[in-house]
Formats: sequence, structure tokens, C-alpha cells
Amino acid sequence: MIDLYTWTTPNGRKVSILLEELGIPYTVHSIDISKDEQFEPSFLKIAPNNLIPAIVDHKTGSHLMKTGAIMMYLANKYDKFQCAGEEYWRMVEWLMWQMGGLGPMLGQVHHFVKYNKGKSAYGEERFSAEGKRLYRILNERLAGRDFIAGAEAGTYSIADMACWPWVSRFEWQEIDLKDFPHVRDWYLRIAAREAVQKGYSVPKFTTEEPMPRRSQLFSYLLKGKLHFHSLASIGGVAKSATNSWIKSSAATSQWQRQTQSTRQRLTGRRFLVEVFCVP
Ligand SMILES: N[C@@H](CCC(=O)N[C@@H](CS)C(=O)NCC(=O)O)C(=O)O
Repeated sequence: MIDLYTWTTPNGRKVSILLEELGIPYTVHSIDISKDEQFEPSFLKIAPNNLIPAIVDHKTGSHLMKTGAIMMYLANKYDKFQCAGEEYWRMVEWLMWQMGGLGPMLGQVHHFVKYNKGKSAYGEERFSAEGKRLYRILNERLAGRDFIAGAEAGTYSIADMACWPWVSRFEWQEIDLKDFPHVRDWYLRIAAREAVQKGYSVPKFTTEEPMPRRSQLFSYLLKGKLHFHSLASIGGVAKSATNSWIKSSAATSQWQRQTQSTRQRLTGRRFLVEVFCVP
């Protein structure tokens, strides 16, 4: 049994998404970093760097901090979501790119642009530019590929799971995903996964997965790029609309149930019109 110590942040979600993808039982312990719970001595014994997430594997007694290490440990232990051969190292390369670049730099964007806007023009410009550079690199990497690492179109791996929760904060980062179309395709592809939707709400539900603007989704549907299973996951977009069915659907608090009702509702319907063309 794995114990996960986490909070509702991109780093926390990387590991809960992986655990959901693995489909193994795990116990969640909330460490509310807004209440400084990461400094509790009991947590520091597991994660001396006082950052979430961390895990304890009760089978071996080992504990780990740092998402890169945790994800490699779990992927290795269950021999899943890791690439083989040479591509293993490509996957590690991109995992390290996330750990050393995408995460820390976008974290700075959140600090300057989202939480402290107007306090430091230099900080905002510097980190926004670096964030955009990283989006550009990811966009180039994903051109012609479904996933970040792996032969040919790629294999869904921990490299994707590490990057995705950071990209999910594109609104905080003032990033328009239409400027990075390969990232947007990849983002939607992963957002459609049930395990990702579940892992996103650990340790508790905050918001639905953020989605590109409705107008962008529209053009996607028309181009046939979004398929039925991805539609099931974008109930969150529909939820913000004023359609009465959507409202009643929103009343079911559980995301999973809502997703299912979205799917049922969409079966055999001209869902485009019904879900998105609302006032
Ligand atoms: N590189 C670390 C980053 C972990 C991290 O930055 N965690 C943040 C939340 S996303 C945290 O615990 N912050 C609490 C604090 O700054 O005291 C990892 O990958 O695990």
C-alpha cells in the first residue's frame, strides 16, 4: 500500500494522476500548504525539504520526496508508463526537463503574474518569456507526436504526466493554447483520460480541468480532432454555460457522475449545438 502526502497543486497532481493510472490502492493524506502543514515534524520525517508531494511505500518501508524520483520509483515498481530501450532515456530526459525547467519556471510565472501582478515588471517579463520559450520547446517536441517520449508517435509515460498538470494552469500563466497547437492537442488528449480526471481532484475537488476557450473547441470538433471520448471530459466547459440541462447536470457534485451523464446526454445527439451553442 502506498501513502500519498499531497495538496491541490501541479506537483501533487503529477503523482495522484500516476497512481490513478496505475490503478493501485493508495491512501491520501492532505498536507495543506496554505496552513503550513508541510512544516509539521511528522511530514518532515518523510519529506525533509518541506514540499509536497511525498510517498511512503509500506511494503518496503521506503519513503520518497521529489516528484521525479517518486514517478520513476512507481513506474519502475509496476513496470508501467515508462518507455523501453533508448526511449527510456528520452523519457528521463523530458522528465528532467520538466523537473528543472517547466515546473520551476512556470512556478515563478504563477508567483509574479498570478499572485503578485504589478509588483515586479522585471519578474513578470522575465519568467513569462521563459515560460513561453518552454511552451515553444514542448510544442516543437510534440509536432507529429501524440506523446512526449517513445518511438514514432510516442508512448504515454511519466514524462507526459509530469508536464501535463503544469500546462493545466495555462490560464494562470496567461498562455493561449492556440499559439501552441501541438501542446493543445496533447493537452486535450491527456485531459480525456479518466485516470487524469480522477487524479486531478486529489486530495479534493477544486475546479474541473481547465479547457481551452469554447471557440477553440468548436473549431476542433469541426475539424474532427476532438472525439467522443474527449467530449465526455469537457463537461466542465459545458458546465459553465447557462443551458438548463447543463445546470441540472452540474448539480451532481461528483465529477465522475457528471462526466457519465455528459456522455449519456451526448449519445446520438448533435452535441456541438446542444452543449456549446448556448447563450
Ligand atoms: N521539485 C519538487 C517541487 C515540489 C513543490 O514545489 N511543492 C510545492 C507545491 S507545488 C510545495 O510543497 N510548496 C510548499 C512551500 O513552498 O512551502 C518536486 O518535484 O517534488
